[in-house]
Amino acid sequence: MKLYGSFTSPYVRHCRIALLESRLDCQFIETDQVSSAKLSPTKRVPFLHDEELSLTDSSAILRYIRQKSSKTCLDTVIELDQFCMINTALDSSINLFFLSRDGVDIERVDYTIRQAQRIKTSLAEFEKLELPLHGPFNDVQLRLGCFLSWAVFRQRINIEDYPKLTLFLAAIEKEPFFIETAPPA
Ligand SMILES: N[C@@H](CCC(=O)N[C@@H](CS)C(=O)NCC(=O)O)C(=O)O
Repeated sequence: MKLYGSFTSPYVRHCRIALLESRLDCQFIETDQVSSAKLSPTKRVPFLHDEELSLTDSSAILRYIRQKSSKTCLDTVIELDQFCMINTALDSSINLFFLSRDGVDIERVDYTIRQAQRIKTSLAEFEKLELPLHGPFNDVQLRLGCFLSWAVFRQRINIEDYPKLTLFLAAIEKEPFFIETAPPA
């Protein structure tokens, strides 16, 4: 089994955490945008190859890893919805990050203004979740941790006004698998 990705992607990070938890044998292949454009139809990371199987999205990869290690993944409709909401906020944050890097004035375009508002209202919603301050963390909590950690690191969000999220991020960042998958300084 081969997982392709970067050390900075929050989607890849969640898959790497699931792999560490599963102890499955998997080779990690560091992949930049040029290689992912050649090797995956979505031109994004992560993607996974396991013999004939080819997966192109972190959610499918996560489910595959959990299934292969006899673990459950996003059991209830509510958990699935929370996971999707975190992905939506993460997708918006990443879009804004890449657009700003490419010189788009994201504060002047209606579409990007809506994306920024979506991140804000999503954070307020995440603040209402019941969040544990120690492991084991489920896949909603791991995805939230990967999102917050990336978005704070890339200065896409400020969570000072969200005390529960601040405490949660500090707690999850102390977990061994989270430390092991932290982006290189
Ligand atoms: N829905 C996808 C999103 C993956 C994604 O957006 N990956 C980013 C890296 S964090 C990427 O490869 N972006 C390159 C691009 O969009 O050109 C997943 O969950 O795997």
